[in-house]
Amino acid sequence: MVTEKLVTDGLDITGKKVIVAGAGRSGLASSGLLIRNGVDVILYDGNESLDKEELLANFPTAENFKVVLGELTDDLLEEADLFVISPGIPVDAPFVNKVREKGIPIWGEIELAYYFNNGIIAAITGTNGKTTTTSLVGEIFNNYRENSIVVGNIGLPFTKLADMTDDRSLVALEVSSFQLETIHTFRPHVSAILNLTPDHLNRHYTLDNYYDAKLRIAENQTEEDYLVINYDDAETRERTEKITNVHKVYFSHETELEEGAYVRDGKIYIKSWDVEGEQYILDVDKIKILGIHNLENVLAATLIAYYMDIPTEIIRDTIYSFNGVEHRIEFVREIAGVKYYNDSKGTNPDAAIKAVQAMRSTTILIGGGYDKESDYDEWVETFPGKVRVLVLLGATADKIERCCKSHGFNEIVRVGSLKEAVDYCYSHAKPGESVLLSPACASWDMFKSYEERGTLFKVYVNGLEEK
Ligand code: UMA
Repeated sequence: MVTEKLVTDGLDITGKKVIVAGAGRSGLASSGLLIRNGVDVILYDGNESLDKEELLANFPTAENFKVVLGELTDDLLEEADLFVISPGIPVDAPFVNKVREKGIPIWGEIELAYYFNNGIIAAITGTNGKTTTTSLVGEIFNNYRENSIVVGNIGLPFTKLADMTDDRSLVALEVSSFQLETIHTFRPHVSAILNLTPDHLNRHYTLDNYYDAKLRIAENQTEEDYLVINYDDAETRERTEKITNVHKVYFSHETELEEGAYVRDGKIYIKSWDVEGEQYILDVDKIKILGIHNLENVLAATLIAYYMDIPTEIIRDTIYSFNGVEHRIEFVREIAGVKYYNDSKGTNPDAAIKAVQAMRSTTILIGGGYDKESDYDEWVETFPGKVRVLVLLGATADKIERCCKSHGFNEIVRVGSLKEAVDYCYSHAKPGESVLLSPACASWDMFKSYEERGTLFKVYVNGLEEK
């Protein structure tokens, strides 16, 4: 069934032939979206060793679906009216240049989803914090309205659900720089840039290119829309100065702002043009996700939800109950005054440092795992005054113990399993302390994945008896 919108947008692709490039999650979701809307699809992937039959089996009854692997021939291009590109394919790949030279329009997966979308979009980008902020915004939306969706770079392609939205659906969309490179008309009602720091230079070559791709999130917005900006991040503040087509609003945990979301005396407030004076939103100490970076994520989510017209009580209640993204400083449970956190995603010292810094009380830390030949000095340097005991397991235990001792940190307990580690913490943590699993190492010495490690940790912690 072809939706009416397909025709009315003046971008009619009914009865056309579309090449979808990339047979990963985005490409399969884009193919499905097109197929169920009556468009002919050729799914193309440069990797010849993929299983063609398996790809075809995704849409067993589709007569308008073909799969091509290996080379993208001129003959194939002659047939195409539109080329839809997955985010992981560089826009300057030789075969993409060929498509461009032939004058075939190139849409990113987000542009295609936008074409079929009927919902109201809040789009979130930035170098760090996108996933947590998008998850939180998504929970707020879901607590407010049915048929809301949480999609994009977060893992579930927007094209998977875009045509199932209606005009009351709220869309929490995480967008990456890769995805923003290939938008054309994509216009979120609220967009957000959380921060800008160097990343993905192998794909974008220069910082300017990378940051400009991120800024494109606002390029089709108008005065009726909002761009949420991190005031405390100088790079984001300065780079967005040149944007004038949209209502810009800021959040800050450092400065009380004239307009936007800010913190004063441990409380978050919003000042906005539509309501006189400041509006109390919530108490910072009731937020369960820890660390300054998470306070920024909460401020961003608050402002995004506010301009998506969500009542402040729903914003507050959702934020108070939000335990974080699974395996990232995720609050698990409190037993006898001890709070347990799962940061199994802390698979390198950098990520694990953030988790230690985020703890609000003295901590028993569970660390160690697969050896990625990391250097643990900076991680151990964050222990004094925060980590009382390090419970060590896994392949890196000897190396980490030596490193700790060289820094004068001797409070080390060695265990043989994660269960033993949890049991030790249960019997030794004092009321008011925290227990944190944040290994600073990958999991593959003892587990299939960091997800398995974190899930087991939660099973063990949830199995502990109340004291
Ligand atoms: N391919 C080619 N030719 C190329 C390059 C790739 O044919 O030159 C093919 C590969 O053989 C493969 C397919 O393209 O079969 C992979 O496509 P993809 O890399 O776009 O992967 P997807 O599974 O579609 O996942 C994408 C995002 N991947 C990237 O941006 C690299 C996922 O973000 C996203 O969750 C998913 O769409 C759903 O929207 C991942 C990511 O790492 C998590 N994102 C980066 C980040 O967060 O830092 C931006």
